[in-house]
Amino acid sequence: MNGWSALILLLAFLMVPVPYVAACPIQKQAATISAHNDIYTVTLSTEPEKVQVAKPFSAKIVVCRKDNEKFDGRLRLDAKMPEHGHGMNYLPVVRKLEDAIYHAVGLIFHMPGKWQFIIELEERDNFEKLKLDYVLK
Ligand SMILES: [Cu+2]
Repeated sequence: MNGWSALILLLAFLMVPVPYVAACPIQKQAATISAHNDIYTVTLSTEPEKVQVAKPFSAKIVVCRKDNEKFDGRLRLDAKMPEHGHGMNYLPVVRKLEDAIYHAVGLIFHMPGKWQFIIELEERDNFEKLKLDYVLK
């Protein structure tokens, strides 16, 4: 292998993540939190950015697969306070906005403290659960 071939191989290797980033933009805004496992990266941003105690808010969720494939499954969202052993008093409604992007409305954190968003992803025969911590002050 000559120097040019090695350089081209190196460039090809370095370029692999580019289509992934383009196809699945990770949101960069103040209220974005994220979690990942071996298969997925999930980001969640709340609207409004600063959640108020006992006030309804919504959330935008983006699901990215680490293998660059499009997420083609079902998403469920719930939230709980792990230290208190309870969840929310209302069920949020989640709908798909476009491929890999979801919108949840009707979220209400009725007390301050450590909350955890729980995102369940079901895709073909695979079931994954990701948890995103959120401290409500
Ligand atoms: Cu609580």
